[in-house]
Amino acid sequence: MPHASLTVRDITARPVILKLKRPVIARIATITEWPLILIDLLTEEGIVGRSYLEPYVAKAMRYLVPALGDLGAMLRGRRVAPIELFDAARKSLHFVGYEGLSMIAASGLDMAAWDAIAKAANLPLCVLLGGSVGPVKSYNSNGLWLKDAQAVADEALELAAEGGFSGLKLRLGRERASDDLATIEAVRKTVGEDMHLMVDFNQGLDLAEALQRCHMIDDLSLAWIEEPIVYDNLDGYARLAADLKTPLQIGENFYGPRDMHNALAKNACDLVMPDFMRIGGVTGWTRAAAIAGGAGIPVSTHLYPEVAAHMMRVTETAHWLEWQDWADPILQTPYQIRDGLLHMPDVPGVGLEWDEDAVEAHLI
Ligand code: SMN
Ligand code: MG
Repeated sequence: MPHASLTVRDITARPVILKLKRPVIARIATITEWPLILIDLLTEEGIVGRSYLEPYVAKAMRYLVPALGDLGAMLRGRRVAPIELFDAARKSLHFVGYEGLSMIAASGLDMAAWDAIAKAANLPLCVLLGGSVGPVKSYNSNGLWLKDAQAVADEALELAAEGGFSGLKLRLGRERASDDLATIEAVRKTVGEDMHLMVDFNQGLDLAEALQRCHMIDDLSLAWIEEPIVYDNLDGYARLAADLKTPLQIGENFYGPRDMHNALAKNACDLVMPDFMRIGGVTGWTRAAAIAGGAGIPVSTHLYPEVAAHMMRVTETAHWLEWQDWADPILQTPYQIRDGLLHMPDVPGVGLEWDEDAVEAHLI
């Protein structure tokens, strides 16, 4: 039987902005409105592949939306072979660099292309990739930003109850290290010994501060310490990883699998957590997951919980999925969390369909 192939017709990319229920208050930024670019990869055969990008700052959508339109025009008439489209997209932008916006645009295209071929095969993405539909262990990353200790402890109870979670992530990097410490202690007291607590400094410290402040929290049985210093200081990370007992987590700023390879070659971390818009979408994730698997390094996800759930089902060293419900308001069928597990729908593709009324209301 000849297999059905798909042909690229066009890419549409629509910018929307959603209000965050719990604004991001991190050491490096405060974000109250969350920008999303909704990507539709239209094919001649009528199947639509969907993905979204979360570029953090609304103005970045002004550069990314035209870049996605250009990729659609360039790829018109090409067969939807995601790996080939991804490589063509990257090569077409290599004069402005393989990383940054180029990689983000290529990643958005890639995730939509994989969704399209999974739909054409009538299979959930994880099934197309050789896995099965099932639950994925998740921690709640919807809040616990830089507020006072009691407010964070109260919110931790609320977040744990949102889906029976056994893991929560706190953000650190307050002006005074003692306030971070008091916050961790207040949360621990409230949620108990069994809760896995991750902490994230969002690159807020210099290496000297990080050496002190990570040691101060090194005996608190934390699940990991994430991004204490600027993401590209791999020598600094190697120093910290060697010095600390608590696992060091990085990876949301890996631009492509080679960044992971370089970080692991330098022993810059104990854990990795690639972000889908930076690692190279589904294609980049599979390549990076193979590197982490070969090195025996546990892999967690960053943002994009829907596509992340599919990829965790086929990742050799799958660790924790980061749960954020920030795209839920524009989704027809948001994914469900129960008992700390994310449940994906048993439908072809990734399972992203837009709620067009909600999209209309939030388009900019
Ligand atoms: C993060 C995610 C989204 C916005 C700001 C910060 C964070 C994380 O680094 O790991 O969730
Ligand atoms: Mg982080």
